[in-house]
Amino acid sequence: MKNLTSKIMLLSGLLMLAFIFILCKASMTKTIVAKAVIESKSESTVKGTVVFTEKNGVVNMVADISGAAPGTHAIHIHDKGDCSAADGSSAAGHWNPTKENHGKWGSAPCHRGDIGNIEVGADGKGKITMTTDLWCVGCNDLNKDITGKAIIIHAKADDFTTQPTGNAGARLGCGVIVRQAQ
Ligand SMILES: [Cu+2]
Ligand SMILES: [Zn+2]
Repeated sequence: MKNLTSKIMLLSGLLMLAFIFILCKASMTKTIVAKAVIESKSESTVKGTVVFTEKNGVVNMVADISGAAPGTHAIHIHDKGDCSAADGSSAAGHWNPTKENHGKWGSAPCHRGDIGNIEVGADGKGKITMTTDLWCVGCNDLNKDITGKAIIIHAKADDFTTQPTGNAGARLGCGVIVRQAQ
């Protein structure tokens, strides 16, 4: 009888350990989501959404815009999550925590906010995706955390050269990057 009891205790102990292991595994792979809703600025008709999904230390971004003139438009993360100004100037300059020059993403140097350009079709719509481990959603690393920053859509293309703006022109859309409750 005593033998059986200890066997049951051992078995339930093992089950408990397995359960804890599964829980830990699940929390390690959980996704963290942030979103920016783009509102029109500078009397434009640009709107859109940008969704950031972090999983296993990698952030995947999907930006969808509409109501833009066909052609190439710069898209950046700007330093201040403030879209209150009519011309979007309240979002300040490009997000640049690592104090580098403006440039093209993937070829150093570049700002952490230098997403690049988005191609808009004849229907006024454009989409760009990006994947990077240089960003995070709501971590404590100021060099990586995109929450509380702003997405800006510009009137012109980013030339990847002009300092510190890429000569991208007026700010047609602005949205604050906000972490979503889960
Ligand atoms: Cu910009
Ligand atoms: Zn830049």
